[in-house]
Amino acid sequence: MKTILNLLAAAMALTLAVPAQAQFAKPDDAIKYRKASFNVMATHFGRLGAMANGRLPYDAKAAADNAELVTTMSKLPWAAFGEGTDKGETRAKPEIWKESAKYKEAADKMQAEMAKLNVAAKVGNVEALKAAFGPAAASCKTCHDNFRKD
Ligand code: ASC
Repeated sequence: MKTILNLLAAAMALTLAVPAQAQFAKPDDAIKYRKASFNVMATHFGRLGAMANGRLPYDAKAAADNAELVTTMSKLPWAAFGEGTDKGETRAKPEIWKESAKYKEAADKMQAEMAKLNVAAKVGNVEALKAAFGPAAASCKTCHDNFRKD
């Protein structure tokens, strides 16, 4: 009887744990996913930065395309910070889970800045891109400083 109860309890615990993990088979998959999405975002963000800083010639179409991708990517990593994803091949700091409200605020801020950058990149001139790029980069840095190990 005790064994059956234990099995039932274990099955229930598993069921309860499913929603949080539903999108990823294991924590390691979530870690890989969020790193990949940050990486793709950083690649396209870097191309915008090169234009904003004059390292690459301004190209309105490229700016618009890159900003669209950055905005899309900025929405993805957050679902991959679920339970058990604090350990493994990650530079994520424990503060992400300990100060989750603060982390969410920073993540929301970053997404808002990327949405603004997306609008600015579609204006069609480099001045608009430059004006939005700085605050967007600052929103990346806030998270790196507070929530990422070097
Ligand atoms: C980038 C990039 C980041 C941010 C950050 C801004 O180009 O890949 O993560 O800018 O370095 O401080």
